[in-house]
Amino acid sequence: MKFLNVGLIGAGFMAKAHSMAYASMPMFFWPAKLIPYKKTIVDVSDDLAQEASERFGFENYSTDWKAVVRDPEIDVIDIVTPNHLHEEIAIEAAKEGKHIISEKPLARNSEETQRMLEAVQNANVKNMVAFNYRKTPAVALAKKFIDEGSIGRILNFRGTYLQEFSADPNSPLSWRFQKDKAGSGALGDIGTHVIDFAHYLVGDISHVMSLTNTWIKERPVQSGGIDKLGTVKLEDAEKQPVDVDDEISTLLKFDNGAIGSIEATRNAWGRQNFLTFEIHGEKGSLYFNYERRDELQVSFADDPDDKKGFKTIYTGPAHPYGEGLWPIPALGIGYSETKIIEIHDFFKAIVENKECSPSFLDGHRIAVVSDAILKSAESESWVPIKFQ
Ligand code: NAI
Ligand code: SOE
Repeated sequence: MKFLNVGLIGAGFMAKAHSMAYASMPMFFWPAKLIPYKKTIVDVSDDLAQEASERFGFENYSTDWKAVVRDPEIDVIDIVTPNHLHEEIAIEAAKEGKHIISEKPLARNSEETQRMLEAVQNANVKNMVAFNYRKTPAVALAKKFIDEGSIGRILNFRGTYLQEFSADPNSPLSWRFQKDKAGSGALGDIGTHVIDFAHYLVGDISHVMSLTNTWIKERPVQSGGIDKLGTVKLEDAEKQPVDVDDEISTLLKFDNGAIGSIEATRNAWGRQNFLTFEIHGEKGSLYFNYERRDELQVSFADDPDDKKGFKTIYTGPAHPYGEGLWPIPALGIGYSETKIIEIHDFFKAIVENKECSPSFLDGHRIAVVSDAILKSAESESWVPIKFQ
């Protein structure tokens, strides 16, 4: 049995998700050629790091990510800190020859992601960016249908990511609402997941024409700690300005001639994790809504006239990743399963010495599109995408 030792940097929401995935991956995908071993977890204080090591099952803990990155016993560095730390940790980890998985967005902007990309390419280490929603079996099934030509040439992509957790003005000014820590607002935090869908399913975006808005101009300050994602309201705390977008809306043109749109907001009352796409092709259409993540809706041009309309496929053993998941369709894919599949694919890329998907290159291209969306909103014009 061969193990790879994981150093997890950050001990908040995503530490829980990634730790579950490391523990569960071999239980789902067996036999596993390489098994993750939860070696060291890092956070900013001894108390936080020690508690996290007990809770998430790590052998030891630290408050010094640089020491963990340099530790010769560590094989994999997993970055689950706020976005402003991704670049420095990834570059140091690459210099030390570690394989790296980083949470999304890859960094705050495309200058940072460019440097990260160069670092992993120079060091020749495996690199993955954690756009886990593309790992949902129904999304992988949509990709399979598209690659097989089932819906023909793609004409249109409509994607949304709508949440409500910050619609309340007393929802705190956590790191997600500070440009120096997050880079951007709804765009980087959730819009990037939709850009990932667009690139994965349709192809490269070539031009954007965008609008952004910051509806709530100031919020009560949350000092330190993990982002509680609007579950805490700070009515009496001091307020400070929000310097990131609350909402973005963008038109898209793709290299292959398709057109489309993306909307993202965290201020949509009633919407919780409304991550959707609808794709129209010359021979059919596909629709996915993460809030009903077992299902892919399909409609084909050659359906008989009396059977036209969307029908539901419930993903299960016959579909992507079905061999490792549950034996009956619609038994229930959850957020954890997307992370288990992500870690499975990351370890598989290491075992087979193949590129990860999505990689830092994908994360960089998403950052280039994100920068163009902000530029377009500011200049009120179409902006071409230039990948270097
Ligand atoms: P969080 O606020 O829950 O946790 C961040 C943790 O990092 C905190 O415990 C904080 O103390 C720690 N930290 C801060 N500075 C540190 C340092 N210098 N060294 C070690 N630890 C440090 O944040 P969350 O929600 O876990 O987000 C982390 C990353 O994951 C972000 O990039 C975010 O965009 C991404 N994310 C991705 C999701 C997905 O579905 N793929 C879901 C949620 C977050
Ligand atoms: C908050 O918007 C958040 O936690 C994002 O950071 C994640 O990327 C998304 O998947 C869930 O919502």
